Amino acid sequence: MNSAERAGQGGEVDVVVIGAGFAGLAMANRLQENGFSMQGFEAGGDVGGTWYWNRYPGARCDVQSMEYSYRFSEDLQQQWEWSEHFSPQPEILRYAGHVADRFDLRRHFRFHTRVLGARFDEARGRWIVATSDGAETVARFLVTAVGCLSASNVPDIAGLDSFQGLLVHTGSWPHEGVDLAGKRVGVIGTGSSGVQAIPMIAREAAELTVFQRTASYCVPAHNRPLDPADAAKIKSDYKAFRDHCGKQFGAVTGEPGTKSALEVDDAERKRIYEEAWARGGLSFQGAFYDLSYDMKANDTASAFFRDKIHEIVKDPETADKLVPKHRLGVKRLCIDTGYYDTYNRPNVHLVDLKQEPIERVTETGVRAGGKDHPLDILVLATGYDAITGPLLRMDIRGRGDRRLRDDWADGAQSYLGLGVAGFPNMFIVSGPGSPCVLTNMIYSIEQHVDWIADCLVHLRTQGLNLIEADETAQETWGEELNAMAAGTLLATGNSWYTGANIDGKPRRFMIHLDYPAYVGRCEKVAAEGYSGFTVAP
Ligand code: NA7
Repeated sequence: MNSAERAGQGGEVDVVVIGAGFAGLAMANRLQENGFSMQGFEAGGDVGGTWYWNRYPGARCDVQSMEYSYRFSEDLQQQWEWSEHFSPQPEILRYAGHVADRFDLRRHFRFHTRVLGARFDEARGRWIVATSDGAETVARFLVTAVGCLSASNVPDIAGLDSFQGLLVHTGSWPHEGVDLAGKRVGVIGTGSSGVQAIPMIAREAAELTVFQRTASYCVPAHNRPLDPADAAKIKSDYKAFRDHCGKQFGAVTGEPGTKSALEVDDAERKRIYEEAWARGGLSFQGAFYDLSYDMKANDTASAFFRDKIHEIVKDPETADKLVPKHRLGVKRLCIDTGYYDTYNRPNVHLVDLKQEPIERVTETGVRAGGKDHPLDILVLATGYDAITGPLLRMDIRGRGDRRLRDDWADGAQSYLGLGVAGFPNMFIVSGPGSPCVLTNMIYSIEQHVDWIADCLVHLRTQGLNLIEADETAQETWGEELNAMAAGTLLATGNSWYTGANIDGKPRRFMIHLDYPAYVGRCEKVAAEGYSGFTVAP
């Protein structure tokens, strides 16, 4: 009988894992390897997490395929073949399915089952996990692997419920697909998801109207078939490649520029920007080393984008609307395929919501700036209640019935982004306070999963049953994060990194900004017998 069957029969498991995305799968694999019993829960019908839900046209990873994959198995990384430089969603989902099959992980999960809440029973030292199927599962440890971008943000726009056409969110795209041919489609939102979907929708729809509140900085992906010679070169010493990634900011390849944008003349600056544009991808932001903190340097990047957009977009008025008004680096850079050029199509219309705000959604479309835009399909590309949203949508209660929602009412607090004071035996994969979304997620997920698995093995070996972050360690960690983020564009900006995209969400930047240093800290904590945590029998 496997662990899932035992739990299904009212038995107790060592670990409950919430989520069967890349974090949940990696966790299940490590628990299985180390002989822990587990019960996993997954709201979706299969593995894949983000990639299970985000099936909108054009959905693609913005980290290169050879990097955005597991490193825990040499055989897996040698044998799996990616077809494109940046993988499309269906291929990433196939990969998740392959990993689940190959390591026999599906049996640990109950699918179509949402965790509603979990409470720590202090007397028994157990987590009681309540699920949407009405069951309760008892576990010694709780691991949340719920993803950072899995709680969709459906904005509170007047009349949204009254729309009689098809309303879809990019983060929960219908599995059967959406027939766009000949339709009048509207897209609200121009972050990474909107920027990927808009060029694809434009090709199929009769008319596409884009409702833009904030223009994004978009750099071409220059996606292409993966060159087998490039893949073979990496595979000839994949470990060295992974180790190199792990030493970079964000755990992705790409050396940051060595020059200041202000130390070169105009011609040289343009040449370097053009080179970064031609290379494409997120590394654009490292074209010069000072773009993130020297505002004069940053201004040169904005000027480059302004000129580029005007070069590509033929109608100057539309180009003006597409030029970002905020600084590069405040929000996540978008990686696109033909985004700006899409606005040269006669069937694409741009509504600048700063000039023509949405008044309401009507039965037949969107009314903005006093004008009705009739639509058959309305796509919300409006993002996520990021990082904390997926955790707080569950009712998690720790010692003395304290609620995570209350503890985090003024912003998330954690120690290492892995543990929370007052919530013993609970681990968060990619939690607030860790580098999470500012890394190659699969890479940092594996670091977290390994740390948690090693910790569980340590507790078992030492005959210990309890681990809990100390309040003081948690406070100090929060202060360190604040000091690290102080004054950076990322931390002060109006973005989902800071919670600014969700009405009423406390503004707090909860991302560790130095991946390699972070790993060292986690290792040190473990080597010191889990310093900053209380461990007890
Ligand atoms: P993002 O990056 O949060 O983008 C959401 C977009 O939706 C953004 O342009 C928002 O404008 C817009 N938005 C949100 N609410 C509204 C309302 N009420 N009215 C008009 N426009 C609105 O989410 P994505 O899904 O694109 O990307 C998330 C991450 O997934 C991405 O960074 C990658 O890491 C993968 P705003 O900027 O708030 O003015």
